[in-house]
Amino acid sequence: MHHLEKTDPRIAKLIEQEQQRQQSTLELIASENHVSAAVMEAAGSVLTNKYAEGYPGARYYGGCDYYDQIETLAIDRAKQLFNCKFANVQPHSGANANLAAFMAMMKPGDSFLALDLSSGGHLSHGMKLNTSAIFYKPDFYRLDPDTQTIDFESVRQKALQNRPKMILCGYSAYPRIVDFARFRQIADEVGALLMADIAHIAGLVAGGAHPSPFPHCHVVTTTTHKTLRGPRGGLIMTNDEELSKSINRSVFPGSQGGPLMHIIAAKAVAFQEDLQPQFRDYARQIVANAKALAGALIEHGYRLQSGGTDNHLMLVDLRARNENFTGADAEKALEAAGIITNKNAILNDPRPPKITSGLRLGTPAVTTRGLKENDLKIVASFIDRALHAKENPAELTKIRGEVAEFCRRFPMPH
Ligand code: DSN
Repeated sequence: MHHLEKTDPRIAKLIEQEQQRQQSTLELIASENHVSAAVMEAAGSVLTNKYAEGYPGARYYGGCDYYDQIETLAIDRAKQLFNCKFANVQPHSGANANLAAFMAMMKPGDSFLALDLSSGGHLSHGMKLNTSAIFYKPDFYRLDPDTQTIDFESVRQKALQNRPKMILCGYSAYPRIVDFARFRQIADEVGALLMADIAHIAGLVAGGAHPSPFPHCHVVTTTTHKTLRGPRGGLIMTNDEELSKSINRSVFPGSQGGPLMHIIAAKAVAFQEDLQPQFRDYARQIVANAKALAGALIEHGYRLQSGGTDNHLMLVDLRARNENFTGADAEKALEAAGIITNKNAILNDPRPPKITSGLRLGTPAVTTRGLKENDLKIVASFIDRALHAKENPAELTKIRGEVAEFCRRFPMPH
């Protein structure tokens, strides 16, 4: 940082403040994590200086020898990690990966079947303002109102009714195991391709804590910065040779130009970390911690959508504890207390998306910091106390101090 402090002290100061914020707060946003110093070094390297449009061995610029080796390593490690035959490591983000996957599987105007955003899907799964709905025709299956888990009868009925080109599973706010094999049965019955967006659970899949989408899914997309604990970015995988060609075409030149080679190097470093035996312990601990937090919140009187969690996240229906709690209030009160979360709609939420009645909580980042099951029980108490102090700034500041003190026991990985 010493160069930055001289040339741009304002930005240097803001980065320092952000580092301090991360150190002194509990990060419970289910889609965030803390990367290693090695991943950070690769992402902040001289590789940012170069154009490398194209793919290893077939670039549109000279001087790409080292870039070819770096991208090939990233591809090989991704294939090893997910036990698949093909990987494209160039997507700049999960949304870009999904766009390119859609382009590889469908023509504009083709229809697909997914879970809508308000039930736990993602905006790139057919939200009306997103390219996925502007260029393609989304239709949505639903959650069972009783179990609040995927209603496979609704998936099958919708699939038989509309004969979609593609069925999409994998979610942003779904706390249960995804049954990829069951989705594949339905996809085969109607002649659809099956895509999984495993952005949230990729680290659990790689670490053996969630079943793999392979060999069931034709195309699998993910981000690399959530449970995989890499740099911000995307990844697309398949076992199908024809699809692999169209995926490469739809990433470049279809939807992107020059790849972010510093980020691809950082992905390679993260994949190498994810291949180590310790990563399996990390994945298991994420789930154990989520179950401990979920259990403790239930003991405090909260209701969880679907009754609990099998993965890294949970959806808390705040109304069961207090009818006046909203997601927006809760997010704000918790932030004042040093606990970072996001408001989230719960199933059939009577409140609008900017308010909501729920919170989404996840354990990947606190698990990276070394918290274990008993620590998550303490976190649940902080959460409950802060929510009850939402109109009491002095009490929230007091909790904030206690949370910062608690955080000192769990150093960041860099
Ligand atoms: N925005 C991400 C999340 O928080 O789940 C998904 O892209």
